[in-house]
Amino acid sequence: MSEDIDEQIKNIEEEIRETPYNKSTEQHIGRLKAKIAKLKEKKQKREKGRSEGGGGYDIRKEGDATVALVGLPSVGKSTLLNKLTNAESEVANYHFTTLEVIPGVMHYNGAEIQLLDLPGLVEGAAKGKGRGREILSVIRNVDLIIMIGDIYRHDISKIEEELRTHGIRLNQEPPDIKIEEKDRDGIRINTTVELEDISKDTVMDILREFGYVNANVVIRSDIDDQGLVDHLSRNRVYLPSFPIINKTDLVEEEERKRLKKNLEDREALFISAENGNGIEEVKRRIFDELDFIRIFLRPQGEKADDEPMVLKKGSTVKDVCKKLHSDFIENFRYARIWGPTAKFPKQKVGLDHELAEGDTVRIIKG
Ligand SMILES: Nc1nc2c(ncn2[C@@H]2O[C@H](COP(=O)(O)OP(=O)(O)OP(=O)(O)O)[C@@H](O)[C@H]2O)c(=O)[nH]1
Ligand SMILES: [Mg+2]
Repeated sequence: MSEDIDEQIKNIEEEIRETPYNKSTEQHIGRLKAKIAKLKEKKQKREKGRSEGGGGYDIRKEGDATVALVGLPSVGKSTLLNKLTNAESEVANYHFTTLEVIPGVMHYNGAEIQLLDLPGLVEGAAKGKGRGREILSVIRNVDLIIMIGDIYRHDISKIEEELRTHGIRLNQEPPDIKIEEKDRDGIRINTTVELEDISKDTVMDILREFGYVNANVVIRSDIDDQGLVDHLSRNRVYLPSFPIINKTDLVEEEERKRLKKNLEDREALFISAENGNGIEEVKRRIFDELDFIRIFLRPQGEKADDEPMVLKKGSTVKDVCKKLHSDFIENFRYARIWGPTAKFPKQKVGLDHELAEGDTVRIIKG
């Protein structure tokens, strides 16, 4: 059962630790990492069956994007949610005040952004401590993660580690790998970059470990063995994230400066959720990190609206229609566009046309 799986994972992890990494062991280690990933997938599938539908953890996504506030207990997540949104999440000076997911909505620059206040994450969450697994499942499905610490507990690497263990990759581009399965001829690997950290033999072995026999593989990024394993275990998600350090009202300027220097490379924001210091910067940063685009609607026979419509990057004409009314998709004939993605002004396009910042769109219904 799952104890067995844990045991197996542990044994393999131990083997990896004890094997010196060099050219002759690289392939073996790659295979072991693939084995671990597969065992973890198996384990998660089993657990999912057990823990699905935990009350308070089935969150309906609303608005243009969803953001999770993640951090240790009592760092001030609920206080911050209440400052940023219309929500009233309970605040108290003891741990685990918040036991469910509390949503709130923040309006900014024309975007409606859903923020989720989550119960504090503890070490061992990925293994199920403190309803950790349910919380992590919610986190997997958001668009942005805010890591919150406070001036006493600013080491957010522990939380990052829990997220990693659960298959969440932060601020990392997914590797560019295409695999096309074939009927015969074995595995063929083509690369467009020089692979410095992994040999083709290891790539081959890891692919076989994941069950590929005949396939054309094109690798366009300089991956290592873990990157390849990540790509092949489909339970990985890649999300943007930034840190916030709260309760700066409790320290002197000197100490604040020292902390800032420590967290410089992570571009952390320093705030006081209680007295409101830095709240505007938080709003702006959330908006910027979400990579929204703004487009303008231009109804027939009229000028373009002044108020932009906010959409996620990569949105299409279809997404515009969806936001307007279901009627616009059902009776859609075509759209006309002006601006950056138009080959010429008033170009006629279909539902699949991808839009960009500053486009103007007119929808023609039948
Ligand atoms: N001095 C100071 N206290 C704060 C600040 N933000 C929150 N607090 C206090 O810290 C305590 C915990 O705040 P919460 O907002 O409940 O923290 P939480 O992270 O939601 O806690 P859990 O739900 O238990 O995980 C409360 O007593 C708050 O009043 C701040 O900026 N400055
Ligand atoms: Mg709370």
